[in-house]
Amino acid sequence: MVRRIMHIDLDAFFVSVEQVENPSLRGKPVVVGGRPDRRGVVAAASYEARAFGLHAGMPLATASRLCPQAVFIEGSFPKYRRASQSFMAILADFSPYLEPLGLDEAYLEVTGFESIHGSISQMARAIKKRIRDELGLCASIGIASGKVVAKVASEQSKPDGLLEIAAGEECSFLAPLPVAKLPGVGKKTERVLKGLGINTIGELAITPISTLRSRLGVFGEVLHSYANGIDERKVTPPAEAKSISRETTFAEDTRDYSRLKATLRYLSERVGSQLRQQAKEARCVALKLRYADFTTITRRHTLSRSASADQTIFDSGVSLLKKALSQEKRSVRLVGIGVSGLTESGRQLDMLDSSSQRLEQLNKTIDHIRKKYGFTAIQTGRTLLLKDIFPTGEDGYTLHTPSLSR
Ligand code: TTP
Ligand code: MG
Repeated sequence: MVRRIMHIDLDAFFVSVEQVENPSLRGKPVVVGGRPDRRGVVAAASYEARAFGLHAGMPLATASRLCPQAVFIEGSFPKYRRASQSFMAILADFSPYLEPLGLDEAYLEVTGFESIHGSISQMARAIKKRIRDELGLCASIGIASGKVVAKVASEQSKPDGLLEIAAGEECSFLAPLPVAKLPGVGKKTERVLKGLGINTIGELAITPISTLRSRLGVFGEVLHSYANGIDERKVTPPAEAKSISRETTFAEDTRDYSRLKATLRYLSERVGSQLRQQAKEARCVALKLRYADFTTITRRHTLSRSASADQTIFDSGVSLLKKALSQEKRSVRLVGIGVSGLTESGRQLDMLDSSSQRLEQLNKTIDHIRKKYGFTAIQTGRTLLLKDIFPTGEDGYTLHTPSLSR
Protein backbone atom coordinates (compact mmCIF):
# COMPACT_ATOMS: atom_id res chain seq x y z
CA MET A 1 0.00 0.00 0.00
CA VAL A 2 1.31 3.48 -0.84
CA ARG A 3 1.97 5.49 2.31
CA ARG A 4 -0.05 8.67 2.75
CA ILE A 5 1.41 11.21 5.10
CA MET A 6 0.04 14.66 5.84
CA HIS A 7 2.03 17.66 6.93
CA ILE A 8 -0.20 20.28 8.52
CA ASP A 9 1.08 23.79 9.28
CA LEU A 10 -0.94 26.74 10.53
CA ASP A 11 -0.72 29.95 8.52
CA ALA A 12 0.92 32.97 10.20
CA PHE A 13 0.31 31.21 13.50
CA PHE A 14 1.07 33.78 16.25
CA VAL A 15 -0.50 36.58 14.21
CA SER A 16 -3.62 34.54 13.43
CA VAL A 17 -4.18 33.79 17.12
CA GLU A 18 -4.03 37.55 17.78
CA GLN A 19 -6.51 38.15 14.96
CA VAL A 20 -8.95 35.64 16.43
CA GLU A 21 -8.81 37.53 19.72
CA ASN A 22 -9.05 40.92 18.06
CA PRO A 23 -10.89 40.65 14.73
CA SER A 24 -10.18 44.32 13.88
CA LEU A 25 -6.63 43.14 13.07
CA ARG A 26 -7.87 40.88 10.26
CA GLY A 27 -6.73 41.79 6.77
CA LYS A 28 -4.08 44.16 8.12
CA PRO A 29 -0.29 44.03 8.20
CA VAL A 30 0.36 42.66 11.70
CA VAL A 31 3.64 41.69 13.33
CA VAL A 32 4.15 39.69 16.52
CA GLY A 33 7.53 40.17 18.17
CA GLY A 34 7.40 43.43 20.05
CA ARG A 35 7.23 47.18 19.62
CA PRO A 36 9.24 48.53 16.71
CA ASP A 37 11.35 50.75 18.97
CA ARG A 38 12.57 47.68 20.84
CA ARG A 39 15.47 45.49 19.93
CA GLY A 40 14.45 42.09 18.73
CA VAL A 41 13.09 40.44 15.64
CA VAL A 42 9.82 39.60 13.96
CA ALA A 43 8.45 36.27 15.24
CA ALA A 44 5.47 36.18 12.90
CA ALA A 45 4.13 38.44 10.16
CA SER A 46 0.66 38.38 8.60
CA TYR A 47 0.52 37.70 4.87
CA GLU A 48 -0.48 41.37 4.39
CA ALA A 49 2.76 42.37 6.15
CA ARG A 50 4.74 39.87 4.07
CA ALA A 51 3.62 41.74 0.95
CA PHE A 52 5.90 44.56 2.20
CA GLY A 53 8.84 42.16 2.49
CA LEU A 54 8.47 41.47 6.22
CA HIS A 55 9.40 38.00 7.45
CA ALA A 56 10.31 36.08 10.60
CA GLY A 57 13.77 36.90 11.88
CA MET A 58 13.84 40.45 10.46
CA PRO A 59 14.81 43.15 12.99
CA LEU A 60 11.73 45.00 14.23
CA ALA A 61 13.28 48.34 13.28
CA THR A 62 13.69 47.22 9.66
CA ALA A 63 10.13 45.88 9.66
CA SER A 64 8.69 49.20 10.80
CA ARG A 65 10.74 51.07 8.22
CA LEU A 66 9.45 48.86 5.39
CA CYS A 67 5.88 48.90 6.67
CA PRO A 68 5.26 51.79 9.12
CA GLN A 69 1.50 51.17 9.14
CA ALA A 70 1.91 47.62 10.49
CA VAL A 71 0.42 46.85 13.91
CA PHE A 72 3.17 45.59 16.23
CA ILE A 73 2.16 43.22 19.03
CA GLU A 74 4.22 41.90 21.90
CA GLY A 75 2.60 38.48 21.87
CA SER A 76 1.92 35.98 24.62
CA PHE A 77 3.50 32.56 24.49
CA PRO A 78 1.04 30.83 26.88
CA LYS A 79 -1.79 31.89 24.58
CA TYR A 80 -0.06 30.31 21.58
CA ARG A 81 0.64 27.19 23.59
CA ARG A 82 -3.05 26.85 24.42
CA ALA A 83 -4.01 27.31 20.76
CA SER A 84 -1.38 24.73 19.83
CA GLN A 85 -2.83 22.19 22.25
CA SER A 86 -6.31 22.64 20.77
CA PHE A 87 -4.86 22.30 17.26
CA MET A 88 -3.06 19.06 18.14
CA ALA A 89 -6.20 17.71 19.85
CA ILE A 90 -8.15 18.17 16.61
CA LEU A 91 -5.46 16.33 14.62
CA ALA A 92 -5.42 13.50 17.17
CA ASP A 93 -9.15 12.99 16.52
CA PHE A 94 -8.30 12.06 12.93
CA SER A 95 -5.40 9.65 13.47
CA PRO A 96 -3.46 8.36 16.47
CA TYR A 97 -0.25 8.51 14.43
CA LEU A 98 0.49 12.16 15.20
CA GLU A 99 3.98 13.64 15.40
CA PRO A 100 4.02 17.31 16.46
CA LEU A 101 7.04 19.18 15.07
CA GLY A 102 6.59 22.52 16.74
CA LEU A 103 3.67 24.49 18.08
CA ASP A 104 1.95 24.88 14.75
CA GLU A 105 2.96 21.92 12.63
CA ALA A 106 2.67 18.16 12.68
CA TYR A 107 2.87 15.03 10.60
CA LEU A 108 -0.14 12.74 10.51
CA GLU A 109 0.10 9.21 9.11
CA VAL A 110 -3.18 8.51 7.33
CA THR A 111 -2.38 5.48 5.16
CA GLY A 112 -5.59 3.51 4.60
CA PHE A 113 -7.82 6.22 6.07
CA GLU A 114 -9.48 7.00 2.72
CA SER A 115 -12.11 4.34 3.43
CA ILE A 116 -13.41 6.48 6.31
CA HIS A 117 -13.36 9.85 4.55
CA GLY A 118 -13.85 8.94 0.88
CA SER A 119 -10.38 10.17 -0.02
CA ILE A 120 -7.35 11.54 1.75
CA SER A 121 -7.87 15.01 0.32
CA GLN A 122 -11.46 14.96 1.61
CA MET A 123 -10.03 14.04 4.99
CA ALA A 124 -7.67 17.01 4.73
CA ARG A 125 -10.60 19.29 3.95
CA ALA A 126 -12.42 17.98 7.03
CA ILE A 127 -9.34 18.75 9.14
CA LYS A 128 -9.08 22.27 7.74
CA LYS A 129 -12.76 22.86 8.39
CA ARG A 130 -12.57 21.81 12.02
CA ILE A 131 -9.51 24.00 12.58
CA ARG A 132 -11.33 26.92 11.03
CA ASP A 133 -14.68 26.36 12.76
CA GLU A 134 -13.31 25.59 16.22
CA LEU A 135 -10.17 27.73 16.41
CA GLY A 136 -10.75 30.37 13.73
CA LEU A 137 -7.34 29.47 12.28
CA CYS A 138 -6.22 28.55 8.81
CA ALA A 139 -4.11 25.47 8.11
CA SER A 140 -2.20 24.45 5.00
CA ILE A 141 -1.84 20.74 4.31
CA GLY A 142 0.55 18.76 2.13
CA ILE A 143 -0.06 15.08 1.40
CA ALA A 144 2.58 12.71 0.00
CA SER A 145 4.20 9.30 0.31
CA GLY A 146 6.87 10.59 2.72
CA LYS A 147 7.54 13.32 5.24
CA VAL A 148 9.83 15.55 3.19
CA VAL A 149 7.57 15.82 0.16
CA ALA A 150 4.50 16.34 2.39
CA LYS A 151 6.27 19.20 4.18
CA VAL A 152 7.42 20.86 0.97
CA ALA A 153 3.89 20.47 -0.43
CA SER A 154 2.23 22.19 2.53
CA GLU A 155 4.74 25.04 2.30
CA GLN A 156 4.12 25.40 -1.45
CA SER A 157 0.36 25.45 -0.95
CA LYS A 158 0.34 28.32 1.58
CA PRO A 159 -1.74 30.22 2.58
CA ASP A 160 -4.97 28.25 3.12
CA GLY A 161 -3.61 25.52 0.87
CA LEU A 162 -4.11 21.85 0.19
CA LEU A 163 -1.74 20.03 -2.12
CA GLU A 164 -1.59 16.29 -2.69
CA ILE A 165 1.36 14.80 -4.53
CA ALA A 166 0.37 11.49 -6.12
CA ALA A 167 2.68 8.49 -5.74
CA GLY A 168 5.24 8.61 -8.54
CA GLU A 169 4.96 12.41 -8.94
CA GLU A 170 7.38 13.28 -6.12
CA CYS A 171 10.43 13.99 -8.30
CA SER A 172 8.63 16.08 -10.88
CA PHE A 173 7.01 18.12 -8.10
CA LEU A 174 10.33 18.82 -6.36
CA ALA A 175 12.56 19.25 -9.42
CA PRO A 176 11.91 22.92 -10.31
CA LEU A 177 12.08 24.20 -6.72
CA PRO A 178 15.19 25.91 -5.35
CA VAL A 179 17.32 23.69 -3.07
CA ALA A 180 16.59 25.95 -0.07
CA LYS A 181 13.00 24.62 -0.12
CA LEU A 182 14.26 21.19 0.95
CA PRO A 183 13.91 20.75 4.73
CA GLY A 184 17.38 20.58 6.27
CA VAL A 185 19.01 22.84 3.70
CA GLY A 186 20.01 25.96 5.60
CA LYS A 187 22.12 28.90 4.46
CA LYS A 188 25.38 26.98 4.84
CA THR A 189 24.34 23.89 2.87
CA GLU A 190 22.75 26.11 0.26
CA ARG A 191 26.12 27.85 -0.25
CA VAL A 192 27.93 24.52 -0.60
CA LEU A 193 25.39 23.31 -3.15
CA LYS A 194 25.51 26.60 -5.09
CA GLY A 195 29.31 26.19 -5.15
CA LEU A 196 28.75 22.87 -6.90
CA GLY A 197 26.49 24.59 -9.42
CA ILE A 198 23.37 23.04 -7.89
CA ASN A 199 20.45 25.47 -7.70
CA THR A 200 17.31 23.37 -7.97
CA ILE A 201 16.18 20.21 -6.21
CA GLY A 202 16.08 18.54 -9.65
CA GLU A 203 19.79 19.30 -10.14
CA LEU A 204 20.51 17.94 -6.68
CA ALA A 205 18.61 14.75 -7.52
CA ILE A 206 20.88 13.94 -10.48
CA THR A 207 24.18 14.88 -8.78
CA PRO A 208 26.31 11.77 -8.13
CA ILE A 209 26.04 10.69 -4.48
CA SER A 210 29.84 10.53 -4.24
CA THR A 211 30.11 14.26 -5.02
CA LEU A 212 27.60 15.12 -2.30
CA ARG A 213 29.19 12.75 0.19
CA SER A 214 32.61 14.30 -0.31
CA ARG A 215 31.27 17.80 0.37
CA LEU A 216 28.53 17.17 2.94
CA GLY A 217 29.29 13.76 4.45
CA VAL A 218 26.41 11.41 5.32
CA PHE A 219 24.02 14.36 5.20
CA GLY A 220 24.82 14.63 1.47
CA GLU A 221 23.45 11.12 0.95
CA VAL A 222 20.30 11.93 2.91
CA LEU A 223 19.75 15.07 0.84
CA HIS A 224 20.19 13.07 -2.35
CA SER A 225 17.41 10.68 -1.27
CA TYR A 226 15.13 13.56 -0.28
CA ALA A 227 15.74 15.31 -3.59
CA ASN A 228 14.62 12.10 -5.30
CA GLY A 229 11.45 12.07 -3.20
CA ILE A 230 12.68 9.12 -1.14
CA ASP A 231 12.04 9.40 2.59
CA GLU A 232 11.23 6.24 4.51
CA ARG A 233 11.10 7.92 7.94
CA LYS A 234 8.07 6.87 9.98
CA VAL A 235 5.63 9.21 11.69
CA THR A 236 6.55 8.68 15.32
CA PRO A 237 4.25 9.87 18.10
CA PRO A 238 6.29 11.36 20.96
CA ALA A 239 7.22 8.91 23.71
CA GLU A 240 5.02 9.15 26.80
CA ALA A 241 6.59 11.20 29.55
CA LYS A 242 7.95 9.05 32.35
CA SER A 243 7.98 11.94 34.78
CA ILE A 244 6.64 15.48 35.15
CA SER A 245 8.60 18.19 36.91
CA ARG A 246 8.80 21.94 37.42
CA GLU A 247 11.64 23.93 38.84
CA THR A 248 12.72 27.52 39.16
CA THR A 249 15.84 29.49 39.96
CA PHE A 250 15.52 32.37 42.43
CA ALA A 251 16.66 35.86 41.48
CA GLU A 252 18.86 35.71 44.57
CA ASP A 253 19.84 32.69 46.68
CA THR A 254 17.63 32.19 49.72
CA ARG A 255 17.15 30.22 52.92
CA ASP A 256 13.81 31.85 53.68
CA TYR A 257 11.67 28.85 54.57
CA SER A 258 8.30 30.47 53.85
CA ARG A 259 9.48 31.62 50.44
CA LEU A 260 10.81 28.17 49.60
CA LYS A 261 7.60 26.58 50.80
CA ALA A 262 5.39 28.97 48.82
CA THR A 263 7.42 28.33 45.67
CA LEU A 264 7.22 24.60 46.26
CA ARG A 265 3.46 24.87 46.63
CA TYR A 266 3.15 26.71 43.34
CA LEU A 267 5.39 24.23 41.51
CA SER A 268 3.40 21.33 43.04
CA GLU A 269 0.20 22.84 41.67
CA ARG A 270 1.76 23.08 38.20
CA VAL A 271 2.94 19.48 38.35
CA GLY A 272 -0.38 18.26 39.75
CA SER A 273 -2.42 20.07 37.14
CA GLN A 274 -0.38 18.54 34.29
CA LEU A 275 -0.59 15.12 35.90
CA ARG A 276 -4.36 15.33 36.06
CA GLN A 277 -4.58 16.79 32.58
CA GLN A 278 -2.91 13.61 31.34
CA ALA A 279 -5.28 11.54 33.50
CA LYS A 280 -2.31 10.11 35.38
CA GLU A 281 -1.31 9.44 38.97
CA ALA A 282 2.15 9.24 40.46
CA ARG A 283 3.73 6.93 42.98
CA CYS A 284 6.95 8.82 43.62
CA VAL A 285 7.65 12.48 44.48
CA ALA A 286 11.13 14.00 44.14
CA LEU A 287 12.47 17.27 45.48
CA LYS A 288 15.38 18.95 43.72
CA LEU A 289 17.54 21.59 45.35
CA ARG A 290 20.51 23.42 43.92
CA TYR A 291 22.62 25.26 46.45
CA ALA A 292 24.46 28.55 45.99
CA ASP A 293 27.62 26.67 44.99
CA PHE A 294 25.68 24.74 42.30
CA THR A 295 25.74 21.44 44.20
CA THR A 296 22.48 19.75 43.26
CA ILE A 297 20.64 17.15 45.29
CA THR A 298 17.50 15.10 44.64
CA ARG A 299 15.50 13.48 47.43
CA ARG A 300 12.70 11.02 46.77
CA HIS A 301 9.63 9.86 48.60
CA THR A 302 7.43 6.93 47.64
CA LEU A 303 3.74 7.43 48.37
CA SER A 304 1.78 4.65 50.04
CA ARG A 305 -0.71 4.91 47.18
CA SER A 306 -0.64 6.62 43.74
CA ALA A 307 -2.02 10.15 43.85
CA SER A 308 -2.51 13.24 41.74
CA ALA A 309 -3.64 15.86 44.29
CA ASP A 310 -1.55 19.04 44.58
CA GLN A 311 -1.69 18.72 48.35
CA THR A 312 -0.21 15.21 48.36
CA ILE A 313 2.66 16.23 46.08
CA PHE A 314 3.27 19.36 48.14
CA ASP A 315 3.17 17.52 51.49
CA SER A 316 5.84 15.07 50.32
CA GLY A 317 7.90 17.93 48.91
CA VAL A 318 7.73 19.92 52.14
CA SER A 319 8.81 17.04 54.34
CA LEU A 320 11.75 16.37 52.00
CA LEU A 321 12.57 20.09 52.04
CA LYS A 322 12.49 20.31 55.84
CA LYS A 323 14.81 17.35 56.14
CA ALA A 324 17.22 18.65 53.50
CA LEU A 325 17.41 22.14 55.04
CA SER A 326 18.03 20.73 58.50
CA GLN A 327 21.09 18.93 57.14
CA GLU A 328 22.44 21.83 55.10
CA LYS A 329 23.38 25.42 55.87
CA ARG A 330 24.00 26.74 52.34
CA SER A 331 21.45 29.00 50.60
CA VAL A 332 19.21 27.64 47.90
CA ARG A 333 19.56 28.73 44.30
CA LEU A 334 16.97 26.51 42.65
CA VAL A 335 14.02 24.48 43.86
CA GLY A 336 12.11 21.91 41.87
CA ILE A 337 9.55 19.19 42.34
CA GLY A 338 8.74 16.22 40.17
CA VAL A 339 6.66 13.07 40.10
CA SER A 340 7.41 9.69 38.55
CA GLY A 341 6.07 6.15 38.61
CA LEU A 342 3.12 7.33 36.51
CA THR A 343 0.03 5.19 35.95
CA GLU A 344 -3.32 5.84 34.30
CA SER A 345 -5.81 7.16 36.82
CA GLY A 346 -8.72 4.83 36.32
CA ARG A 347 -9.78 4.80 39.92
CA GLN A 348 -13.33 5.27 41.11
CA LEU A 349 -13.80 8.08 43.58
CA ASP A 350 -15.76 5.85 45.96
CA MET A 351 -12.76 3.57 46.37
CA LEU A 352 -10.92 6.32 48.21
CA ASP A 353 -11.20 7.31 51.84
CA SER A 354 -13.14 10.49 52.48
CA SER A 355 -10.19 12.89 52.84
CA SER A 356 -8.60 11.70 49.54
CA GLN A 357 -12.03 12.00 47.95
CA ARG A 358 -12.34 15.59 49.10
CA LEU A 359 -8.87 16.45 47.75
CA GLU A 360 -9.60 14.89 44.36
CA GLN A 361 -12.94 16.67 44.12
CA LEU A 362 -11.32 19.98 45.08
CA ASN A 363 -8.60 19.55 42.45
CA LYS A 364 -11.20 18.69 39.83
CA THR A 365 -13.07 21.90 40.55
CA ILE A 366 -9.89 24.02 40.57
CA ASP A 367 -8.71 22.46 37.28
CA HIS A 368 -12.07 23.20 35.72
CA ILE A 369 -12.02 26.87 36.75
CA ARG A 370 -8.39 27.34 35.71
CA LYS A 371 -9.03 25.76 32.33
CA LYS A 372 -11.83 28.21 31.74
CA TYR A 373 -10.44 31.41 33.25
CA GLY A 374 -6.64 30.93 33.38
CA PHE A 375 -4.30 29.65 36.05
CA THR A 376 -4.43 32.78 38.20
CA ALA A 377 -8.23 32.68 38.47
CA ILE A 378 -7.57 30.72 41.65
CA GLN A 379 -4.57 31.32 43.83
CA THR A 380 -4.14 29.16 46.86
CA GLY A 381 -3.32 30.84 50.17
CA ARG A 382 0.09 29.21 50.38
CA THR A 383 1.31 30.76 47.14
CA LEU A 384 0.07 34.30 47.82
CA LEU A 385 3.42 35.19 49.34
CA LEU A 386 4.86 34.86 45.83
CA LYS A 387 2.76 37.82 44.68
CA ASP A 388 5.51 40.20 45.80
CA ILE A 389 8.25 38.09 44.25
CA PHE A 390 7.04 37.07 40.80
CA PRO A 391 4.91 39.03 38.35
CA THR A 392 1.57 37.35 37.58
CA GLY A 393 -0.08 36.81 34.24
CA GLU A 394 -3.23 34.99 33.24
CA ASP A 395 -1.19 31.82 33.19
CA GLY A 396 0.22 32.02 36.66
CA TYR A 397 3.39 33.44 38.09
CA THR A 398 6.10 34.39 35.64
CA LEU A 399 9.06 32.52 37.03
CA HIS A 400 12.68 33.29 36.34
CA THR A 401 12.79 30.07 34.36
CA PRO A 402 10.13 31.01 31.83
CA SER A 403 9.89 27.62 30.13
CA LEU A 404 8.85 26.25 33.49
CA SER A 405 5.85 28.54 33.92
CA ARG A 406 4.12 26.01 31.68
P1 TTP B 1 6.08 29.15 11.00
O1 TTP B 1 5.11 28.03 10.75
O2 TTP B 1 7.44 29.03 10.40
O3 TTP B 1 5.49 30.54 10.49
P2 TTP B 1 4.00 31.09 10.52
O4 TTP B 1 3.05 30.09 11.05
O5 TTP B 1 4.02 32.43 11.19
O6 TTP B 1 3.71 31.38 9.00
P3 TTP B 1 3.47 30.32 7.82
O7 TTP B 1 3.53 28.94 8.41
O8 TTP B 1 2.12 30.64 7.27
O9 TTP B 1 4.56 30.57 6.83
O10 TTP B 1 6.26 29.35 12.55
C1 TTP B 1 5.20 29.18 13.48
C2 TTP B 1 5.27 30.20 14.56
O11 TTP B 1 6.52 30.10 15.24
C3 TTP B 1 5.19 31.63 14.08
O12 TTP B 1 3.85 32.11 13.97
C4 TTP B 1 5.98 32.39 15.12
C5 TTP B 1 6.98 31.39 15.64
N1 TTP B 1 8.31 31.69 15.06
C6 TTP B 1 9.18 32.46 15.81
O13 TTP B 1 8.88 32.83 16.94
N2 TTP B 1 10.40 32.78 15.26
C7 TTP B 1 10.77 32.37 14.00
O14 TTP B 1 11.88 32.70 13.53
C8 TTP B 1 9.85 31.58 13.24
C9 TTP B 1 10.21 31.11 11.85
C10 TTP B 1 8.63 31.27 13.81
MG1 MG C 1 3.04 28.10 10.33
